[in-house]
Amino acid sequence: MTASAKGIGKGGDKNSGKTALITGVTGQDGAYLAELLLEKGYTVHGIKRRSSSFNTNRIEHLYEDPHIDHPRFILHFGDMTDSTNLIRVVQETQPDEIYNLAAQSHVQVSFETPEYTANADGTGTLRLLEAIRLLGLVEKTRFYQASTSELYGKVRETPQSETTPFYPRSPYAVAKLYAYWIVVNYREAYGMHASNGILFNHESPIRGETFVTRKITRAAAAIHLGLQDRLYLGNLDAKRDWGHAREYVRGMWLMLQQDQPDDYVLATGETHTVRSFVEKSFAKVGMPIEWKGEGVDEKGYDSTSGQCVVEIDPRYFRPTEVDLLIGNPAKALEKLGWTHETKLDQLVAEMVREDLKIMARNVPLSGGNKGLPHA
Ligand code: NDP
Ligand code: GDR
Repeated sequence: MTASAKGIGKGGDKNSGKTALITGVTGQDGAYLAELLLEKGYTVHGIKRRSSSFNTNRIEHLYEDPHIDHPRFILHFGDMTDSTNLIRVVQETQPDEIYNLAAQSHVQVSFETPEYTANADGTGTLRLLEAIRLLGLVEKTRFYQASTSELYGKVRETPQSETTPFYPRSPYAVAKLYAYWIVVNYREAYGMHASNGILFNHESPIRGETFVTRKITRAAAAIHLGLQDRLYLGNLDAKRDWGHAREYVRGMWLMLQQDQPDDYVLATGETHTVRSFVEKSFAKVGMPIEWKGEGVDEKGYDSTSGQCVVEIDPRYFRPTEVDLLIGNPAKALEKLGWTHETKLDQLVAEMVREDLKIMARNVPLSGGNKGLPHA
């Protein structure tokens, strides 16, 4: 599955003449953003990590043979924990715009790898800003930082906006808090065109498989096809403001097209529980969910068959949780003309549809074997 069925990288219709560098290009947002920028005529450089197996499946459709003249999509090996590597890549690519999307982005994993998360997500951002400064690119290079609604953490006011105080609730959020403020500081200290996008959750069919939305839509597809028995989840009461990733990367680009750098919330302004996402997803495969029981014993039954398909597993509860996120995107609408379009029901429908296609390839001719591991 790719960000789009179209091979946009193979020849954009416009020629902006600009060069962009995307860290985290192999991730969900990196793939959509690379596609958008190529469509706009940018030359796009991406930083990817070395891995023992392929990690470029989301951007394969954008790939260009490096042997052709003037390729517009070029990948470089790199890592946010390696300053000299980042300095070299920035020097070689001389970007007009840097989009810093690379991060250890899983909140729960950050409790298990707090130091690495601080290094990649927090200090990694500093390394890139320093690269711009040391290379004398402050006047030339604009900088986008992938900040997050996780900064709000413990609920202090709703809806959350650019002026809501932060109270991070995980090592991930604390690392991102450092990144947020170092961006503000470099903007004020050195006059850098550096902006924070405070993005609320955004999802898509290429969302990582262990984030809750994709875990649910994959499971709905797999259970429907007889490939999996049960979906194990943690806190069903958490509320999130979920939008579509394709629309959010457009907001990132808009931020760097403004004369002045600034910080913006991108959100839908609606919030829904994880429980409701489960219900919507299973409804899409014709399995209406009913809840029985209380607390950790709570189970979700397919009310037509009586089969228990959802079960709570305490291992997915976090040491500290973010209970409620709902964003106020008014500033982005007013200053950037940005707004979301995809409703949650459409998002769920698209994700379930694409996961059904993927899962259907795994159905053996003899029927389901219930053998797929769950995330
Ligand atoms: P993903 O997890 O899908 O992608 C993260 C990307 O960062 C991947 O390309 C990953 O590489 C790369 N990466 C991780 N660690 C390093 C490292 N040490 N050095 C270099 N690259 C690294 O995240 P999303 O696309 O969903 O999110 C993009 C950014 O936006 C992240 O910074 C995230 O924290 C932030 N964010 C995301 C939101 C969302 O709802 N999606 C909301 C708000 C902020 P690999 O493919 O090899 O793993
Ligand atoms: P989040 O996304 O933590 O908001 O961070 P995630 O989808 O992981 O969790 C959302 C909520 O669902 C609850 N939950 C579960 N989560 C996961 N992953 N797995 C489960 O089994 C499960 N059961 C319940 C969680 O407790 C949580 O409340 C995402 C990431 O993309 C970050 O990088 C980004 O900064 C924020 O969104 C905005």
